[in-house]
Amino acid sequence: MKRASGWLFCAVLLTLAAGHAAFAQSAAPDPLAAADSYVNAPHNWQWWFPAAGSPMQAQIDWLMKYVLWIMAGVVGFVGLLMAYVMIRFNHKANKVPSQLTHNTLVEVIWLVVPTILLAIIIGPSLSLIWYEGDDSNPYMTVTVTGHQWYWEYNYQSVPGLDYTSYMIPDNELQPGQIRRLSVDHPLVLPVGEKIKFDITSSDVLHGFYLPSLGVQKYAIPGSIQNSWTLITKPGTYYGECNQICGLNHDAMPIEIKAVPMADYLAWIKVAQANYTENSLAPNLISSPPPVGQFAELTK
Ligand SMILES: [Cu+2]
Repeated sequence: MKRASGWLFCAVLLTLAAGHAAFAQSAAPDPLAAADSYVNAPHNWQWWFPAAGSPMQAQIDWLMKYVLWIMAGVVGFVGLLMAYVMIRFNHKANKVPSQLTHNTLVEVIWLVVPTILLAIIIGPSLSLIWYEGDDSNPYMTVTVTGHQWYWEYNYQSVPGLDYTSYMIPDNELQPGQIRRLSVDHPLVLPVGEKIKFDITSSDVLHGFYLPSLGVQKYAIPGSIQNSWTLITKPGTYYGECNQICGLNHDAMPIEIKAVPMADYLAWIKVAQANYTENSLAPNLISSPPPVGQFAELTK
């Protein structure tokens, strides 16, 4: 009897050990792990733009510096000219002022030089506006809906994949999460592909603002604004709602996990199993779209 119970004990131990090993092996790798390798988040005392995570932001950054240097030249030149005039031609230094009123050469110069400056600014500006507006042939489109006070992401190419994204409250932050920026369910995107955003709102004006990706669009109820991005490097990118949208306007950050295509496809499977069956969207009906309210008013 004693011997039998000993064997039974051994068998139970072995089963448990085997079960544990099997569980450890079957635990799938986290498809979003690649996004942890690089975190593009704002930091204290930041002065400049964030590091560009997309070609669009790289171009915005370039144009900003290009115009800034031209402007610095103009401000420097005008400043020096004014200092010279104030010193050389003040009342003490120049007792008898000149009666000169016209000088054709000077007038031609101050017309032509600013015209040339405007022309060299407008060229790259127009080309950037054109580039930003070209959302043709995206790999995929995500409908982004602003709500008071969270975001909703709908993957148009994945049937049923529609989930909400809430900020993690300060008292529930886990190690590695960023206060006021980390969310419960981030937007997951593949790197190296053109992603189009259809941006709208269900209630009031919100702003879909991703500084490191060069995206900034109003989320307007009853209308769809388009933008796009192409994230070049796997990583975690952050944004915020930047339209004052009510009490918790500061509590609807955007967190993007950009991962290689294979990881993105693996995540889609996990997301389809979790996000499309369990409703993560809490009572969306309680916040009727203003289109409906407008229809009520005009009855
Ligand atoms: Cu908002």
